Amino acid sequence: MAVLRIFSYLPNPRVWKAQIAGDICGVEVDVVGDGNLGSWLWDFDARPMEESEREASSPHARTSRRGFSGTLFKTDAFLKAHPFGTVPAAFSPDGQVGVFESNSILRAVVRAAEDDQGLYGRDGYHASRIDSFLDAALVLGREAQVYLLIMTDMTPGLQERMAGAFEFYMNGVENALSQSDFIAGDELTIADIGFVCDVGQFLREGKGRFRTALTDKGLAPIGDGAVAAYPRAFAHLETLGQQDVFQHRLGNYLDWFFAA
Ligand SMILES: N[C@@H](CCC(=O)N[C@@H](CS)C(=O)NCC(=O)O)C(=O)O
Repeated sequence: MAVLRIFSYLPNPRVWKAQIAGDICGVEVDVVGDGNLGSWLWDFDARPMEESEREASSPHARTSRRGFSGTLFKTDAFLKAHPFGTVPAAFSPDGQVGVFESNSILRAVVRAAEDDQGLYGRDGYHASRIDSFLDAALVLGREAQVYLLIMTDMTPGLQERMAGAFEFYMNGVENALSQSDFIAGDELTIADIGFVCDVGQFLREGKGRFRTALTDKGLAPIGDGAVAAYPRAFAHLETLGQQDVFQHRLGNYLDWFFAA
């Protein structure tokens, strides 16, 4: 039986964090959702709604906050479990406990494991060091979310802010990898899993419509030339991304970047 149910738009690199960890440490994670959550009822028992149910007068109708536009349909029970009203949204098997923020969902998976394979460190200090990297990645993730959402209205100032956040995080990871084979020490942890998914998602700024939006404004993607600045970090990203357990969830998600 799944120890965690995750409701999210799909595909979503933030969900892959939990799935990769679950695959490594033998924890079953149930994932529900699709590419159009605007037509879903956001709930522990999330489901696509009939068009006739999706009315402004619905008791579940809420104004979207970030990453979505217009009306979303969230139950009171969903908002009780998820006070920020965001996805990915995880639930305990009975639906009573909501876990939000993809890094916290990632931690929840590993905590549920009988043998976590060292993914959350071997002692409290090491676990806290891993948390430190996850917190630093959340700052990057939040900046990246704003940056990618605002892409068509990009300004040099906004891009500069993103570049600063990217530089800060990548510099820390680069330094860490000059001391150890993995980000938080000598073995794979959830800090590495979060790194692959968060940086992989950010790098989309250099692909397709995002690249076009930037170049239309005379701006170059931040990721262009970044491999030379952070060689250890990008080698780590590429190596992990090629491992079966990452490939299983990421597929060819990173290929375009390293093929370029
Ligand atoms: N830092 C959060 C980001 C979650 C988030 O902001 N989700 C947005 C979509 S990208 C959301 O659910 N928005 C709901 C709304 O607009 O009401 C995480 O990693 O889980």
